[in-house]
Amino acid sequence: MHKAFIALGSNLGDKRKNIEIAIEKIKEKGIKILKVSSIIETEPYGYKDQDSFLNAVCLVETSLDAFSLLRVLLNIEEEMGRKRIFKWGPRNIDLDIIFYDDLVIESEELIIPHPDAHNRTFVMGPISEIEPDFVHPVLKRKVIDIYNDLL
Ligand code: PH2
Ligand code: MG
Ligand code: MG
Repeated sequence: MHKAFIALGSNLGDKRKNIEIAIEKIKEKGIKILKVSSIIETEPYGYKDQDSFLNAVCLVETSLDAFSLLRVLLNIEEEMGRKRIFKWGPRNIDLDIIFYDDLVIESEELIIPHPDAHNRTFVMGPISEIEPDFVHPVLKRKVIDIYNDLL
């Protein structure tokens, strides 16, 4: 079995409901949810002229390989009628694989660890809440230490 951290984000529609529905759908696909962080309200990062986000992270256990897990997440986004206006712009749901075991992948389709996760308090904070000692497999640093340096 494998463990993966999935980041959830929403800034369109009923944001909290969108995150809750996405977590339910992850379970329905047979992926075991081990831990869920608090849902936090965050300022838009990158493109700033948009509504605030709700963000959370869940830790899952799955037999799926990373690419199959990605397909399941994209499928859930699709089922939820993903509306993505433009890159980094408003979306009703975004599901990103942040870490998958201590795997490092840099393919066209999928980059793990998520290449910007270590710069994002709304990702490092929730991961630190549920698994502070997890070590970033490229930076070789605990997520809690990465998070504290961002603050
Ligand atoms: N996602 C983005 C761009 N900016 N800002 C916040 N606060 N939360 C997000 O999930 C987010 C963002 C693109 O994935
Ligand atoms: Mg994203
Ligand atoms: Mg995404």
